[in-house]
Amino acid sequence: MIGANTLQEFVVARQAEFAGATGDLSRLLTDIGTAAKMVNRHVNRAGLSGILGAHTPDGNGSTNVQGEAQQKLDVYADDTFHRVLQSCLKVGGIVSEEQPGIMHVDHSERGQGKGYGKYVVCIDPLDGSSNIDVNISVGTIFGIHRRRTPLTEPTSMEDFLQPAKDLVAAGYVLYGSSTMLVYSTGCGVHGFTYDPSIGEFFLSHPDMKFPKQAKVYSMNESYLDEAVAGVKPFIKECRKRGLTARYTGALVADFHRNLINGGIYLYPGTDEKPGGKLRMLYEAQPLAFLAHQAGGSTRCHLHDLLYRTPTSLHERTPLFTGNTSEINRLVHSMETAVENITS
Ligand code: AHM
Ligand code: MG
Repeated sequence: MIGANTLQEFVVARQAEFAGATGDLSRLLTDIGTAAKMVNRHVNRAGLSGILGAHTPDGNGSTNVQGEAQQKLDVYADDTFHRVLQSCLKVGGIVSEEQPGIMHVDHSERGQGKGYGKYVVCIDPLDGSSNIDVNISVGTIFGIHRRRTPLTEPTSMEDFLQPAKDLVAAGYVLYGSSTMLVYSTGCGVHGFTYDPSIGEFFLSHPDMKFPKQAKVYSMNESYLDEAVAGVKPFIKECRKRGLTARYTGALVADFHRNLINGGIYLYPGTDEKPGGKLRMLYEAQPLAFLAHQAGGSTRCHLHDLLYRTPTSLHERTPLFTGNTSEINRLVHSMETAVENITS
């Protein structure tokens, strides 16, 4: 056994740190852990269970709301998290990368309780899913907000379109060489490793912090020439300072490695796609919250991403996240590039 604390024990023990805590958030976090175990089982057996490849419900490939091809495991993970979150009385609504709109959760309809739960969940059920067929890590990313509208009403856009600084919890699951669940409720970042022989997540990485020194930059360098001004000179300078390049194409894996070893992840806007690729609500915001809790920083180009208020559910954002010292160097490089263009 890796450590004394299971995810459930730890979450419940930590709940006492919050005055007036009711245990609702603890319940929600442990439910997310349960769904993660179910998805993990499928990811681990993907090559054996005929669940690799594209989702083809009617013989043709399906796409999600953003026009991206869905893998079978994307659909399975979405269904699984949806089912588990729907049955959690604390959840009032869900936004998923795989679904076009808000999924309202009315517990009274199913005789489970009164009305709608007090939390809303933004989730990317299986991020980096194009990696599955080649057996490379993938992840789940989630953010939890306290809703702003009355509990008697269905959740609305304003419940979801909140800045990352107002998240009550965020986290990710990394389905890698081992499976880990990492989360924060605003009191540090804690990592749990899944022991498949016992079927539990055990605390393995308490109070995670970015190391002082960064070793890695993570960027798809095929976009370097088109990236927003200042990124290219920054990358050149990273190389000169001896940082090395690592990029898996799965955001959770790249973020996790950089959190443990020190590094910066960059997905900038380009001439063609000024907003970049990554989604604000269920990719960028949860990682920004975690990075901040781990002593790091996150920028949406020059702006602190924590303070950006999203304007739509599937909004995209440029994303720079990692060691604060590297983020500061990048910002300086971008500001210098802007000054050079305007002078
Ligand atoms: P997805 O949500 O469609 O899986 O895309 C998100 C993924 C991230 O995990 C990863 O960092 C990025 O897309 C890779 O994009 P690219 O192939 O353009 O480098
Ligand atoms: Mg994604």
